[in-house]
Amino acid sequence: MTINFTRRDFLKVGGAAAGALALGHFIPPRVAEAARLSGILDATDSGYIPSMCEMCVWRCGLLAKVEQGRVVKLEGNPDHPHSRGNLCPRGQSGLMNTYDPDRVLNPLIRVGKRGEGLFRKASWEEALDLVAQNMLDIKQKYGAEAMVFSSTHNLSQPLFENLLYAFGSPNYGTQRSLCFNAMIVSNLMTYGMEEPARIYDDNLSYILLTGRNLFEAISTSETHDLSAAIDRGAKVVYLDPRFTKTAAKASEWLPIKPGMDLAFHLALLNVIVNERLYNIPFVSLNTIGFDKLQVELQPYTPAWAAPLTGIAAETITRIAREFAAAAPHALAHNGWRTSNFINSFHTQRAISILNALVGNWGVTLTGGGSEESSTLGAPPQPPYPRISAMRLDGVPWKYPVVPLKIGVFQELRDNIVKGDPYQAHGWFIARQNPAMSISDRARTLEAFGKMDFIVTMDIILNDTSWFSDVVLPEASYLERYDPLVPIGDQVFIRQPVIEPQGEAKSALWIYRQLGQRLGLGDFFQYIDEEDYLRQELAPLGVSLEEVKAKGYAQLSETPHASETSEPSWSTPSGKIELYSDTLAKVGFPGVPTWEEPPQPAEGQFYLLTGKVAQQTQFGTQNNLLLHKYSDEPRLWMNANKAASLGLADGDWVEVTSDIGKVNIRLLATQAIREDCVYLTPGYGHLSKGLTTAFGIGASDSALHVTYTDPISGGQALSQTFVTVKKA
Ligand SMILES: Nc1nc2c(c(=O)[nH]1)N[C@H]1C(S)=C(S)[C@@H](COP(=O)(O)OP(=O)(O)OC[C@H]3O[C@@H](n4cnc5c(=O)[nH]c(N)nc54)[C@H](O)[C@@H]3O)O[C@H]1N2
Ligand SMILES: Nc1nc2c(c(=O)[nH]1)N[C@H]1C(S)=C(S)[C@@H](COP(=O)(O)OP(=O)(O)OC[C@H]3O[C@@H](n4cnc5c(=O)[nH]c(N)nc54)[C@H](O)[C@@H]3O)O[C@H]1N2
Ligand code: SF4
Ligand SMILES: [Mo]
Repeated sequence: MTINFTRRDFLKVGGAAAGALALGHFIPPRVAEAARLSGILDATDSGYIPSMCEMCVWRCGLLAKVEQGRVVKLEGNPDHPHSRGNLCPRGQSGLMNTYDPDRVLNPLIRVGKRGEGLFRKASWEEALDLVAQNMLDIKQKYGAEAMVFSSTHNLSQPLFENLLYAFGSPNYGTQRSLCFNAMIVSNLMTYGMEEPARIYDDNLSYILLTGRNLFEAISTSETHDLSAAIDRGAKVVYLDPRFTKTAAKASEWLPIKPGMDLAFHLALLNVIVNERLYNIPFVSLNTIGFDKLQVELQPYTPAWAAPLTGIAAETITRIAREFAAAAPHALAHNGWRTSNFINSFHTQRAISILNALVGNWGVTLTGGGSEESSTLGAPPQPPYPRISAMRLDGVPWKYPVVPLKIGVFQELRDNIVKGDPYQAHGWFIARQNPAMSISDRARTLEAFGKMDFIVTMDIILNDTSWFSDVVLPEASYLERYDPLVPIGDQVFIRQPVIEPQGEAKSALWIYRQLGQRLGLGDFFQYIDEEDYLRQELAPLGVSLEEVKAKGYAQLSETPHASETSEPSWSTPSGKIELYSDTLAKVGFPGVPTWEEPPQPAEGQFYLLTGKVAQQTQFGTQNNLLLHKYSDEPRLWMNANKAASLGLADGDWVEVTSDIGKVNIRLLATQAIREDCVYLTPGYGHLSKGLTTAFGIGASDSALHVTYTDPISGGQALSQTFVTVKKA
């Protein structure tokens, strides 16, 4: 379909819907917001088109200023709970993601050898026919399970899932095992829910952050909440082997030895239990397994944890007491990317349990404000075919407590290489860059080599597309519709603020076209994007025009879990499970227990990774604005350590792990422990189609050895040890 949506139309719609004054000029959002609050102006008359950011998965609401069909400025939408009027640096630079000179604007078909980067432009007809034909050939020869599908969380994912499950493949890879499996599986086992802890309570006075670098690994609203809490005088204790921006703002920075967070938290639990500092009525009413936990915790004293963590016993005891005293206005944040060590599941369980013991439920842990889709309608569709093939990623046969929709991506990759328990032959990759994001890049390229056919859907020629046979160009997030996003009692829209450039198309369009060619049209029963959204809105009695004009629809009040309502948990026992029978039944410890993580040998360093504020993962380094404001990626090393090795700031060094070697310049700094080095992720690109980013820095994925937490399936990203010498 073509989208005929101009600013003039927008103003017409906005004015008609609001019945308010339509202004012919642009007003900055903050001024518009003030005018709106004072009743002078409706927000829809601000001259900015509301939509949603996609520079990271937080998806803040935005207002796009468009002049003569070009986006000239992006601002935060004050009406959106994630942005609250703000966009982070990546969000503000988002227009250069749309105007990247390296955008892929036509379907591409490979003409050279894999990895040579030679493609020719093709029509959509030809490209889609080719993809469908290859998928059908693979299905016919080897069964549907020989097609692997993978995608990182995005709004059109329900349609992607329709494609793969209707096609009949069980093999679905997501980014989750590279990111938050330990936290999610821990919360599921403990509370029966996935929701991570969020900072939100106005009285919150004590916050324990375990490697959650909120001032650089930004989620605007949560980062704001932390800022506000600090302004109010809340105490923030931050554990990280690096002195990050969050460390700089914390009340106390504890440069813990990597992987020893488990020892630290077990010792906190030991003090809180043995000194009876926990919330006794809450624990007796709401939890099961306290006795078993108490027995297990006995050896884990602060004196025991001190040499392991590098944190004095008195400090651990004091923090335990302070934390309990601040309860219920105390929060132990689970963290987000919790894929650090093979013991990370137990670390996460200890954190989940720490929150439970002080009874901060409903005060600092909430399920409110989460994305729910139950209120929205959807096009009708038949049930998926029954799929009996085993999953290649070991779920559930090797990872019995990992949910199917979360999976173990690195294991999927490894079993593609091994051809075990069967050989995969095709890979459909959407909005993801596994060539960079999974550990051991060489092995991911080996997995690509096993494929008869690879198709990617992206907006640029990312490193994975570089190795694919067909590239399907998606319209950028400023050029397309996506399915709606319900948050609490509101529903938000992503809508095109400009026409798509070139031949780029929305995922909604691409998946429907492919579905039809695969004989799966019944799973894509919508005429076009707007029709899909109208079907979603149908049960709500809200028109698409209203949502487009305001950026969201306010639904009638839905009851929220309030602080006073009786909590309930969807665990097998219906209680918070300090001891989990589910875990015990499949042979894992039912209570968190000490498992010592591997440590580097003499002369080796822990290789740390972690986000920087100016970039998202492996997909934004080519953005010209972000490139301009990013620091040169270097290998951080403790300055004293560097001096003792005869290395100076700015030296070129060779970094070697068990599986790879890279060269990079050194940053000698006091901001990191002596036994660690740190490399910014997202550099050292393979794709020469990224003309801005190619040639900059080095890839930590080329060094990372694949270790997997046996319980949560999370990849252990801090467990790679390296040596460093002058290059
Ligand atoms: N700017 C920006 N913001 C982002 C993202 C982005 O790419 N860029 N990505 C988003 C996503 S998908 C995620 S998952 C979140 C991730 O956000 P975070 O959970 O904060 O994760 P990271 O930044 O990957 O790593 C955080 C810190 O963990 C430290 N660390 C490493 N090993 C250990 C250890 O053993 N113990 C302790 N205590 N600390 C350790 C690292 O030094 C690093 O500073 O950020 C989100 N926000
Ligand atoms: N070494 C190391 N590895 C890590 C991490 C780390 O910190 N260090 N972090 C881990 C974490 S937390 C995560 S979440 C994963 C992320 O791993 P991935 O999801 O594989 O990485 P991204 O860079 O987020 O990939 C996003 C891709 O989407 C493309 N893209 C952007 N916008 C659009 C769009 O509108 N449409 C389409 N179709 N494509 C688009 C980008 O060009 C990019 O290629 O990586 C994990 N791996
Ligand atoms: S946190 Fe930043 S990049 Fe992520 S959605 Fe919000 S503004 Fe966009
Ligand atoms: Mo992530």
